[in-house]
Amino acid sequence: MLSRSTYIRRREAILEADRPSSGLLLLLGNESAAMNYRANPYPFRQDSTFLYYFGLDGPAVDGLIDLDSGEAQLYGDDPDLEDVIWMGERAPLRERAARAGVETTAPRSALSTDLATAIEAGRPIHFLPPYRDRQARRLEKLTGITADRTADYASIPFIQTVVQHRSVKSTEEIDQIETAVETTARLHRAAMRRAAPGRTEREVAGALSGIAESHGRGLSFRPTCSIRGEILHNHDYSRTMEDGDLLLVDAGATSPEHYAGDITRVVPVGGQFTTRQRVLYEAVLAAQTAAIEAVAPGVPFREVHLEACRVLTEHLMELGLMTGSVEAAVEAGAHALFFPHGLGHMMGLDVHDMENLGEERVGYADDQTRSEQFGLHTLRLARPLRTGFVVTVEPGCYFIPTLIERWRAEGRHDAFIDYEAVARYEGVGGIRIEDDVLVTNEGGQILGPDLPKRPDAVEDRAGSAS
Ligand SMILES: [Mn+2]
Repeated sequence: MLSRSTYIRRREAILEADRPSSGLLLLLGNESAAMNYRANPYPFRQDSTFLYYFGLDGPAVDGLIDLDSGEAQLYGDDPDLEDVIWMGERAPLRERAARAGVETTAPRSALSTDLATAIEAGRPIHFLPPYRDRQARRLEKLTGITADRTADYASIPFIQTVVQHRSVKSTEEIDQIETAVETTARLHRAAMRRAAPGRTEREVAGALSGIAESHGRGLSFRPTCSIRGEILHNHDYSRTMEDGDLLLVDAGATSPEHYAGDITRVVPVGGQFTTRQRVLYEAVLAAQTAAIEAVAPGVPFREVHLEACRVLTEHLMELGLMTGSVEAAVEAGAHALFFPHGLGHMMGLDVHDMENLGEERVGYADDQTRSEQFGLHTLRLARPLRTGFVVTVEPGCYFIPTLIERWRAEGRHDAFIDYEAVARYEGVGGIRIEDDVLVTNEGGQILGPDLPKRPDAVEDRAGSAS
């Protein structure tokens, strides 16, 4: 846990915020989730917003904040004898609550009675949209709203307050993210050393998971670790690496307090990039460098994304894969054949921070609308950046056979794309370069230790032992 005063301060900030104005804020903690039977659960992961305001990292505890009295209360049960026998001793709730600065506790069963009393008195109950079925069913039980419709009744002012708080990272949080990124860099050094002809993707993926467990709280998401890097969220590790392949690893570790890291690197399996791989790698790196340079408070991330698109397009035009005016090509969305995803996302307690609260509520300002254009429509973060935001910057360049075939058959954007030249690059797969960037008054600051990124440094990866 972070310090007691941190949680007190965070809850006080809710009371100081001008919305929601009255009633009760209900923060459901997560419960243990069965994998295939109850005694064999998935690793427990606490709800991030619950962690943010209450810090208690165990299943079956819920929080309530009374906006009118300013009091916070935690509901949960103390371990019984069976729990102690199977799971070990655990401090009683009263003691755990005190570590988060909460003085009032009650058995978990009291939550439904307390909420029923409040509802009867006409007091509003504010809750966040559920992302697990179990939460929706509990909300149904507690509020009387049908489980399927609970998301429709989630409190928008509550969501807005949480987004406002969690978007700007404190020094304490930045330290946690730095720790997560340090471990994440270890994962990548290990992957770089292990990429070799004849080895399997699975050997590398297994090492990532082991290192993340040994140095922190495990992985922050299921990694992509594949020679088919053009499959954007590829979770298959069944292939054997060969000379000439590029291994794309997109992986992140979690800090002791559950903050995430998220980095992507690409390594030539045989040790050297081919000429084609190298020029494309340089193009992606130029796009990433330009994007990080464009990061500054007040700059909409959408502009940073478009800057990366323009630099990538410029390079693709120099290589003959694209033709015409850079501005016009990007405006039309032609570059999305090669770069069909958004430049990045917020990162914090969640790797896609607060995505459960709604991508647009987190990533878009009120006066911004999400584009419907192919490629740009997947941009998760568009809003003007602020000091203290932590974002990922992750441009890529991919050769996705099905997408290329579809566009070629339609003649889509053929004023900007030379499909014959594109055909010569087929089989390159995918290249993405990702770092975690803190927005400071001086601009974007890459978090974590130096991790090989220049093509020569990546090729020289054997010397990067950690
Ligand atoms: Mn990412």
